[in-house]
Amino acid sequence: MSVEVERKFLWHADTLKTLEKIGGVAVTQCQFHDKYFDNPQFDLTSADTWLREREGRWELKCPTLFERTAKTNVAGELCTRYKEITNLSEIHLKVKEVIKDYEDGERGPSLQEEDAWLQRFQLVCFAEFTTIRRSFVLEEEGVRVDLDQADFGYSVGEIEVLVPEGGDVKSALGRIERIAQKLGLTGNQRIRGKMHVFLERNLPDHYAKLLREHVL
Ligand code: V4E
Repeated sequence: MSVEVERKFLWHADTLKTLEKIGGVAVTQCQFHDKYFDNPQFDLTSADTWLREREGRWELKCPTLFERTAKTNVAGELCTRYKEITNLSEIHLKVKEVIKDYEDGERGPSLQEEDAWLQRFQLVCFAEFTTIRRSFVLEEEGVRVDLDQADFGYSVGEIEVLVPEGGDVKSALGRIERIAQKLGLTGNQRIRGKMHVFLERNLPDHYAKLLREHVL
C-alpha cells in the first residue's frame, strides 16, 4: 500500500514546452483502458472508494484519514491524498469492509475466482474509458507529471508523488508545489478528474449525490 499525493491541473499545448524548459524528461506515451466497478447501490463510490481494472490489473483507491476530513476542514487544499492498493487480497478485504451486504463465504462463490468475487459483491462495471497518457519525470524533485487525454473529450494533467506507507507526505506536498509554481499554475480550486466529468455526463444523478454528500 502506498499513498498517492496528487495535484490535478488543466493543460494545453504550451505545457509541453514549459515541462521541457523546467527539466521534465519525457518517459512514456501510453494508452490504457480503465473499467470502474461498484454494486447497484453504489456503496463503494459513495464511500469514496474507487475500484478499477486497468489493462488486466486490479487497483483500488480509498481516501487517507486526511482526505476524509479535508473536504470540510481544509479550505484550499489543492492536492489529494489517496491510498492505492494493488494487492488483490487487500483489495478484497477493503471491498468487504465497505460493502456490508454480500454473499457469505459458505453460501457464496469463492473469492479466488475472478468473476466469482465480483458476483459475490454484486460488482458491475459502471464506467469505462480509454486514456492516452504522456508521462514526464522531474528527477531533481522525484515528481512525475502525467498529461492525460480521455476518449470522451476531457484532458487533465497530474503532478504526483507516490509515498510509501509511513513516508513523508509533507515533503511530497512541497515538491508538488514547487513544480506547480514552475508550471505557472494559478487558481485555488481543485481541478476535476476524468471520473468527475465522466459521471457528470453519464450518471448525472449519482454525480449530484456524490457532490451533495461531499464525496467529490
Ligand atoms: C481517487 C478518485 C478516483 C479514481 C481515479 O483516480 P485518478 O487519480 O483521478 O485517476 P487516474 O486515471 O489519473 O489514476 P492514476 O493513473 O493516477 O492512478 S475518481 C475520484 N477520486 C477522488 C478524487 C477527488 N475527490 N478529487 C480529485 C481532484 N481527484 C480524485
